[in-house]
Amino acid sequence: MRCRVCRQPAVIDIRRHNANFCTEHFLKLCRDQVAKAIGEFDMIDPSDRVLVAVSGGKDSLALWDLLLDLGYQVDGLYLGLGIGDYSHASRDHARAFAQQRQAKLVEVDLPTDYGYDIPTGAKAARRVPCSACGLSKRHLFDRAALEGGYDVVATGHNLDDEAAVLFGNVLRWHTEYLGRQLPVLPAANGFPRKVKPLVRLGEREMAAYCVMRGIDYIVEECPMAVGNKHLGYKDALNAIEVTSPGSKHDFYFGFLSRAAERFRSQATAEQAELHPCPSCGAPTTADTCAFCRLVVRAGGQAPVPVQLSTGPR
Ligand code: Q46
Ligand code: ZN
Ligand code: ZN
Repeated sequence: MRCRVCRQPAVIDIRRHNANFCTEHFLKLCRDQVAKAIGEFDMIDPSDRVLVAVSGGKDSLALWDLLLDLGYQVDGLYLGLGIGDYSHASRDHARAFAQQRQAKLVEVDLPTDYGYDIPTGAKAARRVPCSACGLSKRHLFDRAALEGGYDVVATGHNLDDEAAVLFGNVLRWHTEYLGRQLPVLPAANGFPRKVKPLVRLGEREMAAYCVMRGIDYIVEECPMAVGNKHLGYKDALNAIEVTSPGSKHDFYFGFLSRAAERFRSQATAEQAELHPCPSCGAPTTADTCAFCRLVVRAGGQAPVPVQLSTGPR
């Protein structure tokens, strides 16, 4: 097995590209794929201040590392979800990486700052944990970005994640979600711009990237993920990928180039109904936003209105 670029012994094969790579050229491939995604979808301008959502897992730490290496101005944001030892360990990995790369890590802690944690909050609000968690994360990432004067929030969703979400949305024909399942969502109506620069890279490549770069990430999965539907969708797509390499890529990028536009009107219609939440100021289509309702039902402290940053800090 030889590297496609230099013909030296290879350390990884990527069947989707029908090619093998040595360490040096694999790392270059990862940087090139991220740069290509950023350029192709106009995700980040060199003058932008970027906030990367960091969980301590392989994808988010690899993304932070890649964006730093590509020369972007990027800080990390860690959200403490109060999921027992898992949260402590993931926070330690995020902090260790920040220290190692001399990068700034912003921290928000749900139990300390909002008075609830995901396991008890989800139960009180009668939501499945990942639903309460996803909703809390989206709200707090937006808020941290707006308050910190960041132009863009970057998340570590990779090709496997996006293909699995797309698969689930198609399976159930959630057309309103299909209209906004894009690698970049422009800033609008009080939301910061959101980007997913890892969409051209798969899960296995991100794990390999971290190992080759010596990035110590949390390997354990979140204990609340058990029974999560997306894991089943990932398994199904992995089974297809084994016999037909490149299927995930074609499914996701084919959707972007040939189908996404057809669902746009639904997402746009929903956007038109947005107005500020009377309690926290975040955009919502309901009377009170879903985050404020969750906090109240979970017995936490109601959030204060967002304080917009007047410039970089
Ligand atoms: S952290 Fe939160 Fe994930 Fe854990 S509770 Fe579910 S959504 S699985 S990325
Ligand atoms: Zn090589
Ligand atoms: Zn609110």
